[in-house]
Amino acid sequence: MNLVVLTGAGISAESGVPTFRASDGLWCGHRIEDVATPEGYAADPALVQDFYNRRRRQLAEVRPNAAHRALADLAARWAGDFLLVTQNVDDLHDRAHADTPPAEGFELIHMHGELLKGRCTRSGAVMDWTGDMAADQASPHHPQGWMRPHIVWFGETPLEMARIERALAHCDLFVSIGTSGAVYPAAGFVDLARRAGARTVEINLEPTADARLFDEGVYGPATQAVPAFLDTLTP
Ligand code: BJW
Repeated sequence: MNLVVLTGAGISAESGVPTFRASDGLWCGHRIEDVATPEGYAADPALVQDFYNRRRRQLAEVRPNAAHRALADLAARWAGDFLLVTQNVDDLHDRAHADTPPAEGFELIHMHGELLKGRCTRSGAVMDWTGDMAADQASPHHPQGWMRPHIVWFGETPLEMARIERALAHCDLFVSIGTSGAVYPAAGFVDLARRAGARTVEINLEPTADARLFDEGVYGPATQAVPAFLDTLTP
């Protein structure tokens, strides 16, 4: 059986990473256009770099929770293909899977990029980046390049879309965890999975605006709802 799981900010909320659209969410105090668009970065690179520097530092203070660990445990025992697509730019899935190595057939894709990577504005080269990034951070990859966060901003193309669409076209089960479904193309994945004939399940604190598109809904905090649901999938 082929499985695709999509995760959003809700899976990391109980680890202490704020979600985007909660009233105390990450964008509080910042207009989205100022910090999450290429135009915002061009207008004020110092503001944008400071925003991501603070979030990068915060990663040192958080840990994977029971929902990340339950997915890693499932990946270690899942017999078919298992694509875990996260919209999250934190590294909590990566850390959970490093502790519990997955079976063959498992893949993790960060479709909106990663806080712990930087990208050269001229060559597009991507490199690990754990510290702060300066507003005028020179790129080691190109004499006229700067380093920017390896984050997919509004208006930019999400990563690995061909790979994701291929997996959705062949999946038997699609599970969407902790995402509001407000941002495309991820919000459209449930339609692609339905077209493939997959069973579709939403796990969230509460039904989302698109809950009717799913065959089933499991509602509660991710640290409880995710392990309980995943336990039903394997003997
Ligand atoms: C819990 C919980 C707990 C809480 N347990 N659950 C008009 C129509 C259609 C599309 C567009 C349009 N105008 C523009 C567009 C396109 C645009 C878009 O979607 N805009 C919308 C605003 C309409 N999209 C893009 O520009 C994308 N690119 C694109 O489309 O390129 C074209 C293309 C497509 C396909 C192929 C090729 C090309 C790029 C989108 C990039 C998004 N990037 C961001 C920000 C990055 C910067 C940063 O990190 O600061 O990524 S947006 C932000 O939202 C972030 C997230 O990954 C993303 C999704 O948010 P998420 O994860 O759903 O979080 P929340 O906060 O919304 O929801 C949390 C959920 O958790 C809630 O439901 C809670 O209930 C739940 N929850 N605690 C369980 N304990």
